[in-house]
Amino acid sequence: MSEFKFSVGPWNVHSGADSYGPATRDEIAFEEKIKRFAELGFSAIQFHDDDAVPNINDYTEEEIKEKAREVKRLLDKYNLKAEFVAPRLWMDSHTIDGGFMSTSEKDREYAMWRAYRSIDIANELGCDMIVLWLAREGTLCAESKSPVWATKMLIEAINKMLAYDSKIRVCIEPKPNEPIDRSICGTMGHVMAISAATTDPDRVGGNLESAHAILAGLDPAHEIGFALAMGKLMTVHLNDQNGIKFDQDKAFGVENLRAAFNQVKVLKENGYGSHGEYVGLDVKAMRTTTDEDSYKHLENSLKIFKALEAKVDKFDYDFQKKCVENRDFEGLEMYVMNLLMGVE
Ligand code: XLS
Ligand code: MG
Repeated sequence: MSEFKFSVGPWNVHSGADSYGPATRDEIAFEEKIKRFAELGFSAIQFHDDDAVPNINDYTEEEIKEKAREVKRLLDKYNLKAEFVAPRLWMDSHTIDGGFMSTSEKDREYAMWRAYRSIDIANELGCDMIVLWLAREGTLCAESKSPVWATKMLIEAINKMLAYDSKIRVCIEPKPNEPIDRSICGTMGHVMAISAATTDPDRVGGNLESAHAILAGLDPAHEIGFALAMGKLMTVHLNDQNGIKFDQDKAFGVENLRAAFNQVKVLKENGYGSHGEYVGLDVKAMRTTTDEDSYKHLENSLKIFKALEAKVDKFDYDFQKKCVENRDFEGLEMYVMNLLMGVE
């Protein structure tokens, strides 16, 4: 039995289409997905604004709120909560050059419209967190926009969101690249600096995604620890990544087991979850996965997380203390490897 509550987004179960090939699995309806998520033991659903209200551009603000209320009734039916709402600022034609830091003022205004609607939807779904994955916020051509100006645009956009709703929390999910070439906010350190520069730093924090930290050449557990030390880790997107390449969103722990162990360890050691935080997954099935196995990567991620919780519970802190006193890090490292290999 885990001490944590888990969340997942509907995009984690998908048809398998990628930039190089068509779908390999049938689409699954939203309600069927969340019914299965509840059966798998998830407590909350992550949303994009247009997961809750598809074709969001076609509706008035009031119609958007009404459609969000319909989704809330669906969540209630399966005893699920909403964890966050994320404006999807990377698909629409108004976000070709990004959203908050687009070189087009009209498109920056559109990005704010989507951010405000995400807040409206969050209020109807009963959650107070907006996640900003800054997919296209940066440059494809370095000389196309000043990094100083772009950074200030991001801070200004967050300040507008904080002013629009006095309760909402803004959670930035940093990523160093992809689909953007040069990101403006690539690591948890950048997130903490942006938070400190806003009008209400207590309401601005971070979402650490394991794969995004690896893409930045950093250790996910250290990025998590950095945000925890600042009291600003609002959620996590646990998954895995085989080195620095395209974002793979692999099942948690399947590539870097010791790094996954240390992510679970730093969360457990620091009371993560005690203020209602969820362990969020952001994982995608392999394109080769069959329809029957459409949820297997989520089941695997949960099994690995819970197995690592048991390893952390077994961790011998007295032995660790002794190794540290003797500066016997070789001995400590072998102990950890034996623990993970089941030799201990
Ligand atoms: C990227 C993001 C993405 C969701 C949340 O990793 O988490 O998966 O769209 O914005
Ligand atoms: Mg993510």
